[in-house]
Amino acid sequence: MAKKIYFAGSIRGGRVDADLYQRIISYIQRTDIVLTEHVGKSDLSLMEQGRERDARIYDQDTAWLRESDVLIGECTCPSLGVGYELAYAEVHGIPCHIFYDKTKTQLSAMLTGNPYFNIHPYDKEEDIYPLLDQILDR
Ligand code: 6K6
Repeated sequence: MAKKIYFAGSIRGGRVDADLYQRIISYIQRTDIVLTEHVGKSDLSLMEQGRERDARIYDQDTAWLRESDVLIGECTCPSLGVGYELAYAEVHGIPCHIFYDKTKTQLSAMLTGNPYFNIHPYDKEEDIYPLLDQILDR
């Protein structure tokens, strides 16, 4: 059965890796469901939406997190929102896989130091896809 994947990637933290997010999302979508496909879109609004609209984003995203089977995060570009989502997923027992390009960044010790998280440092983008196959039981 298709898994429900919560893909987490930076939005207001910076969109430098947006095209990479889109490629990862498309790869997952070959067999599984990505609840958060908007994270890979190039035209999304980065502006604060006001407390009410942001509250709707928060409510929707946390509901998706609770119903997801796995969180897959691309964390090369640091994001407060992604950090929050990882902690929220941990509290709710959702398995988490964190990818980051080790030639570009060092991950926070609050993630690498927590054995709950499955951490996947990579050298080049091609390394990500075989790991996704394993995570998705392909
Ligand atoms: C509308 C269409 C696309 O995006 C929007 C408005 N913004 C958001 N919509 C949905 N989820 C969001 C939005 N902004 C942040 N998030 C969630 O936080 C995503 O699930 C990302 O994984 C994460 C990014 O956090 P920041 O702190 O980098 O924005």
